[in-house]
Amino acid sequence: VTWRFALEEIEGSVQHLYAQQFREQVEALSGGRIEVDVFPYGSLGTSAQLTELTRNGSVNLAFASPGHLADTVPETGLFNLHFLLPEEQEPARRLLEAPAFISAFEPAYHNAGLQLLGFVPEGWMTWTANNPLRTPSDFQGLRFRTMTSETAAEAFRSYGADPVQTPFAQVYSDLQLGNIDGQSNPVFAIEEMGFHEVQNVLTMARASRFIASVVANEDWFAGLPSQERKWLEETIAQLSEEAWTLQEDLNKERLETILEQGGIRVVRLTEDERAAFRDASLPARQRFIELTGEKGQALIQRATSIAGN
Ligand code: 6CS
Repeated sequence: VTWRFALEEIEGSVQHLYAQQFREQVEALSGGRIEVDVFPYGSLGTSAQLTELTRNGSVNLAFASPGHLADTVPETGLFNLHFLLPEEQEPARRLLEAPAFISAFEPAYHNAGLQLLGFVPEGWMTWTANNPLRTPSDFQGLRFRTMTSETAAEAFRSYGADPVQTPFAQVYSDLQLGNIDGQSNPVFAIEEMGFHEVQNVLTMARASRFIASVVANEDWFAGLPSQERKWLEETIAQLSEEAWTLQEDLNKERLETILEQGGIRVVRLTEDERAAFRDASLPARQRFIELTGEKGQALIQRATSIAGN
């Protein structure tokens, strides 16, 4: 049996390291009966196209980032909001691994023909531009690239930016050509996509974490023999835990690489500067509630009751 697993990131990324461990683990548990074919970003298309391929069963498993998924699965827009999830790692982790939290999203994924398997952290989003982004007014009129969904765009619109939604593969050339002024991603992704080569300042605001989801085609998942489903779920549970250290190590290592290469400077926001962004970010929560209704409101409550945000 072969399981096809599609990634939204290139080789060497968090998703790629995750998928390699996934393959090893599934192959070991099944004694080689299951083979996992991993497709890094580029081979099959944009994130939106990968989601489509998963829905129609061309691939069995995929990463689906809320930044791109939220127009299809509105509740996932929660992860596009800033200053919402717990800031400390342990409570964030408890929230993202809580079965009740995960199952609150399941119906929304099912509506899209997808089975949610788990959430995977990929590190803090960091902002790049040609100037430091210390206050919301620094975003005024900035053509800022976001992932391709309304809540992803709204998060930066609330700071005064002029958001531009584009697929990942287009970001480098848009920055280089000056079609956009800035973008947001974890450090590891900035390094491997080369965005630091075409941007002057990396601002660390710790406004949001990049959280991806791992999904399966709903019918494929429902039809799995129970033994195979057990192997799948066991592997996902183990990797959801390991992903926290995996991403932390990779982000640290890639920050060093970026700093060694030079050409981009790092700005870390103070608590006061962060507080101003937090205040400015709140209208985006309203937009999310408009798009998701009571269900979205309940998710915000659940996340903030842990976070105190
Ligand atoms: O910015 C993006 O579009 C992408 N960033 C990461 C880190 N993963 C996948 C996503 O498509």
